[in-house]
Amino acid sequence: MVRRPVVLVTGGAGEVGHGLIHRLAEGGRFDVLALDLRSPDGAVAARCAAVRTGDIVDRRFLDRLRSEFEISIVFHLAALLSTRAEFVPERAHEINVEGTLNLLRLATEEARAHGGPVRFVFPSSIAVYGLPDVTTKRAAGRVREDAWLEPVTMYGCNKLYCEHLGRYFARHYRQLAPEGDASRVDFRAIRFPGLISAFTLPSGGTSDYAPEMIHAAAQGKPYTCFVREDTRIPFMAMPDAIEALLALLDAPPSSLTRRVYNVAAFNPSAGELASMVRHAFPDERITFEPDLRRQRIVDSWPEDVDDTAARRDWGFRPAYDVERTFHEYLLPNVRRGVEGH
Ligand code: AKB
Repeated sequence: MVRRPVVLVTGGAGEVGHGLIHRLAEGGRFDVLALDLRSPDGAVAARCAAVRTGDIVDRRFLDRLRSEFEISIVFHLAALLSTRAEFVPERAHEINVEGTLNLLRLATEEARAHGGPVRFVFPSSIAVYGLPDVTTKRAAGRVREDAWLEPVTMYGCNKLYCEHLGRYFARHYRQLAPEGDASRVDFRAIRFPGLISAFTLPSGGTSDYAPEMIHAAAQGKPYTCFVREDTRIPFMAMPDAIEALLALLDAPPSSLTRRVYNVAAFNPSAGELASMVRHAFPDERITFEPDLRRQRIVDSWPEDVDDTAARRDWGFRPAYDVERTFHEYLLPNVRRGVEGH
């Protein structure tokens, strides 16, 4: 039976999956196979060549996919984010690590089957960083990729280990086996900051206070922010995150000096975000009641990151600063409703 060539997008029903699948459909370059525990919404599913629901931890499920589809590109977006993972850390490890190992194994088997490399694009996170306290965080400023790698969450530990797994598959896989047994998995990763989408609501993240604040205001609901006003971490508009994934996918291997890259766009404080929201929605009531345990997680993440390597190696350039994110991306769309896409 001839297998259908597809790009595999895991986490197809999630926030990044929503943005990526819509963008891939615009380009018309690829047939998308979307995979998730639940079906994506109708508009996303309509843009896919195929949709399959199942658990990436289930190897038999993944083997069945391989019997139908030929996979040469993987966007592995499925993950349990930082807040949700802290309630079920062992399950988070299963999904975030065992699931990723299963996808790397699938990519290796696919490369062997069709004889070409498999590009494996992986969203890592600023959660891999662990600054010990706010004073150190403020002094550290824009953190480079090789500094402060002591994550305090299961999610951050998972993402950091999966970066190492991907590097192993790309460079050292079965290094003592007979020659020519390389995996041919071309692993590439981006450490995303907090992502803000106009079209989907966040779930399970600790950076979610930013999108939650904006969507609450658009729905005319008061918002109680779970971090202090002076809390500062990097954020990015979802369109820039999607373009970054595609730019890294298309970067020639020879241009990449590393497998894992920081990207940055803007880093307002929670109080600065609230001021912008109140200016756009004058009746909006935003209060601050820090959840000290979630606050401790966000305080361990950097105020900003150094994305020099991404700009140099594959031309990363965010199109949206905080002003343009608000006035050209968020406000026109959130006022239309989160499912307006
Ligand atoms: C989270 O909050 O867990 C994610 C992230 C920063 O990776 N949005």
